[in-house]
Amino acid sequence: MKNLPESRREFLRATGMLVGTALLSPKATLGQSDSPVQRTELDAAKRQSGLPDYTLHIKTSPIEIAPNRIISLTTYNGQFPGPLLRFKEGQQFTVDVHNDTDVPEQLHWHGQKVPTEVDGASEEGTPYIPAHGERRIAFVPKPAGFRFYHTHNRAGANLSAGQYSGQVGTVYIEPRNEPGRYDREVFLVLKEFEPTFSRGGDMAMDFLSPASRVKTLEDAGESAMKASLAKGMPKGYEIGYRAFTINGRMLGHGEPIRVKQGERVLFHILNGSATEIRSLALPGHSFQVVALDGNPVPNPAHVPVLWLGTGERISAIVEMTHAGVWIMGDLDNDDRRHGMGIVVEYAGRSGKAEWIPPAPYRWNYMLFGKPGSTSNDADETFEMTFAKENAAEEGFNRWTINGVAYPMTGEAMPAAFHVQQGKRNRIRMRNASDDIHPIHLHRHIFELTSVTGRRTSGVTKDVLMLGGYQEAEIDFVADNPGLTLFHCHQQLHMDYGFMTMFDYV
Ligand SMILES: [Cu+2]
Repeated sequence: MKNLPESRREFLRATGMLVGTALLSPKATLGQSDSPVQRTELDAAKRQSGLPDYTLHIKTSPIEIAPNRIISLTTYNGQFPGPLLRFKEGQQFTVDVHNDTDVPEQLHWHGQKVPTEVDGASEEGTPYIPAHGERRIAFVPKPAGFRFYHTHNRAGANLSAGQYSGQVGTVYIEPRNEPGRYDREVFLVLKEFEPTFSRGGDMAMDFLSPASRVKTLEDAGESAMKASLAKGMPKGYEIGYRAFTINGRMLGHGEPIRVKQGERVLFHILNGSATEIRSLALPGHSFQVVALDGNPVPNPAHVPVLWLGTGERISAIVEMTHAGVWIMGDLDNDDRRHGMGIVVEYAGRSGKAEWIPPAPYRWNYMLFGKPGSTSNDADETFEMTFAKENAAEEGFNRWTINGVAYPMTGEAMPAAFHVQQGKRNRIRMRNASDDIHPIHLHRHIFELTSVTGRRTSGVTKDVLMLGGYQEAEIDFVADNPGLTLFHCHQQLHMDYGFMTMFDYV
């Protein structure tokens, strides 16, 4: 009986409820402190069945992004996006990952406080999933909220590898309390395909608020660029794309989101791009942002436009009060016309989907936080300056943190920053380049404590866009021992040096 998937699921559901009830105290949900007796019983039951909760196959598959527009992609389970994996906070899960490709792979559990052997980053020591091999991963997913999984391979100049591939899937760790009342939830993954190299990009760079720049950073960045161009260097490579999709379909070629008047829809939106920053608007509607990177915000403010750097997530409720057939799409006309959008269709309405550009609006993380300082002072402060060396690495921009580029050879590198368990650490980030960097910290959640010198608190994230020539500070508590990767989530930047490591001492 136990070997039948159906009955096993029921059994696990029953056990899960039992354990869930026993673990309602907040401490207990942290996993390590789970009641040993119940843990053992649950784990024994799972071991006996021998079946994982989820099975993923990394494999190359044809994916139809529009009628008769079929691309070849490395995917999870032959689909894009990969399957939505639902977990329950505080319960152990087992995932089998089969690698059906010829290349060793890493599967990173983005935004989760998991051990280094699970996290999915070779730099931290996670074993690779061997080519034509498999790994079984068992862990207690946490914290609750909207997370995701993706490859953590370096791509370098290979535009079918790393996050240029289709290896992106969503994770939802069910919390005990949902953030806000809603009628149903919709998951959206924004992703571009068919990448090509270009020299110089056209990405929006002037949408962050506050907009003020730090003069010394700007002088340093501009003079370095001028000196490089004066030497006859071309501009470093950037990436452009031919196809833009939401949930793997170009605008107009997927199923519309069908809604009813008055419905409250909770959108979980992931920017699954390798390199691009995305925006999203729905004409005649506003987004009430309830969580950033899966973490509930103190001030669930209404905004007309969402902006997401690579790897960022936004959970937002839209009240459907403006009947029609609308394009929910990117503000960039070119990208939207090449697919970056999805149709929202009210019941009883038909016709061509309409796009109306929103009024200019600047994205400010602090809007969702509490004004003023956090009550906690940092025990330790780390200074980091990010800089670009134009076209210095075989035509690619080389990126440095405090003058050091992470080696591109894949060799293990000693940690540059050291933290002590239980201590609160502040990273003071200074961006001496004109690019916006979506900065990502592994295996920890950080709190945004200042942007361009203005103090804030309460916004907790795992990716933060740092504006060109701007400064920001983030705090994190060292509560998950082991090597911890810190990098820019833009694939080109992380592949060409924009990466460093923390360890626990
Ligand atoms: Cu970057």
